[in-house]
Amino acid sequence: MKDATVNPPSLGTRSLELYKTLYTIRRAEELIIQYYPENDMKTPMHMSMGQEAIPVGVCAALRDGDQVFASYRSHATFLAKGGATDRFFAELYGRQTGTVNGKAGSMHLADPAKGHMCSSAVVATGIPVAVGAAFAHKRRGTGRLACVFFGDGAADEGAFWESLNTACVMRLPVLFVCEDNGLAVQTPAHVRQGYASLTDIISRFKCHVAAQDTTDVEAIRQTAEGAIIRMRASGQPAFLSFTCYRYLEHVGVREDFHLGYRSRDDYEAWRQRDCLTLQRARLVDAGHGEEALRSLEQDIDERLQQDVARAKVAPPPGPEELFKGVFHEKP
Ligand SMILES: Cc1ncc(C[n+]2csc(CCOP(=O)(O)OP(=O)(O)O)c2C)c(N)n1
Ligand SMILES: [Mg+2]
Repeated sequence: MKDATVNPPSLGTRSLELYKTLYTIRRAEELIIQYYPENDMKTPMHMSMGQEAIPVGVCAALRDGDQVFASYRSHATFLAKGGATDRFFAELYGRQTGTVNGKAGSMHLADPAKGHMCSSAVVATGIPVAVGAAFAHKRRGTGRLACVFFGDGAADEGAFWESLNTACVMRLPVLFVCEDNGLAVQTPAHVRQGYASLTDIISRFKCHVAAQDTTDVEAIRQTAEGAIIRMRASGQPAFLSFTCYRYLEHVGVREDFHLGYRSRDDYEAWRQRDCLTLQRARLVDAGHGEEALRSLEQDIDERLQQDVARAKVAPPPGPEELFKGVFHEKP
């Protein structure tokens, strides 16, 4: 396994911002691991840990008005697209102050004002929704694009292929981003897929395609930026696939190596190329002081602890919330 290297990266504020976002997401999930056993966060957790560089790198390439559509594994996409950490924790605790007023939990995180339009518990369902949004953007001439994150398992679904085909035929501004952790729950890709390479197949579509095996957030940002430039120039959609490794169990906050479907050795190898370690080392090499970095990390730690403390004592949604945000048509 070798990380794609990038050209001398711009090690200014952008690199620091990327690290801060990676660190915030990782620490937020470490706090979830710490507090989840108290059983006060009544929501299944699909953790992003290990995969954070993909949403962080891709979202850094998006413009503010661009929209993100996500799966249930959306802690990282939500925070990478600018979702607030206090509303994030309040949502996990099911509180009125949460980003969806405590009605969504971990699997349906959304903040449309920030462009994080939805997350969905049903595999692949965010994909056609993103294509619909891209259709609206094209018709209205907004210049925005719809970026949809999904797992390799979602690419096993008809919804993905129909959406991809529609986006290619109609030349819609959709950025498809596959977080390829090689697993659908515990089933590896080679057992599920009767073909050798997903990206080879998609290259036959009228679509820009790039695949990368990297945990380098800067490399991912550059790849996404390149794809977006090509999308804007050609009017065609793009498909990006990034290989990654989920550190924890499919759902839950623990490790699951005792189940035997994957080995701790693989995990250790991926930890060697952990996205935070990589970006932090890059900052240190570029002259960012250890002390300054530690103080920045401490500030983030404190803010997140306060978010958790506030979420714990915030009120739950009242009964009036039941019928808010519910779609219905008048007969
Ligand atoms: C339509 C549908 N089928 C099955 C499931 C059960 N299920 C939940 S997650 C999952 C695996 C999806 O794998 P992938 O898309 O690779 O995402 P990952 O969990 O690896 O991020 C399955 C089969 C579901 N939620 N929705
Ligand atoms: Mg997967």
